[in-house]
Amino acid sequence: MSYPIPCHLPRVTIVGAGRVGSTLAQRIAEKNLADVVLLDIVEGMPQGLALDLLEARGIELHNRQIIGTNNYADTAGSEIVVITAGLPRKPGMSRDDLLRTNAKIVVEAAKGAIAHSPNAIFIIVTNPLDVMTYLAWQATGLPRDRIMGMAGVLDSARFETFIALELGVLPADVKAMVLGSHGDLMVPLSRYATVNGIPITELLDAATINRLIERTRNGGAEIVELMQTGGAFFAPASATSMMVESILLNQSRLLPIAAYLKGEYGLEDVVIGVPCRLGCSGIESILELNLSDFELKALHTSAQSVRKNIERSQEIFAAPS
Ligand code: TXD
Repeated sequence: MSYPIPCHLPRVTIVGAGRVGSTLAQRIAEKNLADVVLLDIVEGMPQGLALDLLEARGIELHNRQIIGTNNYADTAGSEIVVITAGLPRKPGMSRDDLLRTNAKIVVEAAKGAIAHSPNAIFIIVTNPLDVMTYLAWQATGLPRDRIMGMAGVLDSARFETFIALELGVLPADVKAMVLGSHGDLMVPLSRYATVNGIPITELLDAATINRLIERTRNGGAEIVELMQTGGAFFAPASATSMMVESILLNQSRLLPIAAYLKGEYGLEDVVIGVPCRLGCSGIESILELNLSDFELKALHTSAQSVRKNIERSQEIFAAPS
């Protein structure tokens, strides 16, 4: 059924073979980045998805191995583990409503995966993102450069999309950075947003920029309201695959990543989106931008809400089940 593999190729495990996980598997395989192990709690489902993806290999012209499994032993020796397992938001539900359910799922997934891939770099995708990343960091005991969350790349891509639509320019020409938590308190930095180097503040008035920022803050909810059955997954999978690529190809891309902070931006013992260089060893460095008082205050407000949810999550784990 599978092509022979000539030598060791990088392996990426994706825990949670739902919409984000399966789309990410497709992106990674079709970009020829790595072999993929798709793991899910539902029996047969990841195996079926893997077979379906394998059957497309001859057409898509790649030779990546794709395995579907319900067993963490099959994920052994992965270079990267991506955790997307959990429940997505339903209409009207906030990301924080997901906290209780997803906390248990993510901790179980992180422990299951690290047991078989102790050298892996972990990328957490499950919401509420910043808290889940903190819990996975705790559960694995990994150094902070090897565990991170994906949200800022997606939020920035949404901001870039809305800027491009407003100006009628190529989306790839727009660059923006959204920091902070993945939620209503995210921090889009409009003065760092450019179209091929030209700040958007020279191209758009303040009211328009604020409207685009609001739409970015609401980016996930807008899609949930439209779809009514789950949330976004194409752009989230693309954003995660960009991070996987930066690690596997050692690109050292400067990306907004949810990282564990130890004093950067005056924040301690919290996970939040900040600009990081991402290469083969994981987070190579965290860039401390010279933020204005307004921007720094917004980042701190964002961090406070994450901290509150981290405390709630610790209570959940302390309570007898
Ligand atoms: O920017 C971001 N970080 C995000 C996050 C962007 C989009 C989606 N975001 C979150 O990712 C979303 O709120 C969810 O928490 C996750 C996954 O979203 P997806 O849309 O892929 O959800 P699905 O399709 O319901 O898939 C979840 C899968 C599903 O197949 C379950 O059977 C599986 O997770 N699942 C598990 N797998 C393994 N182990 C356990 N315990 C488990 N529990 C559920």
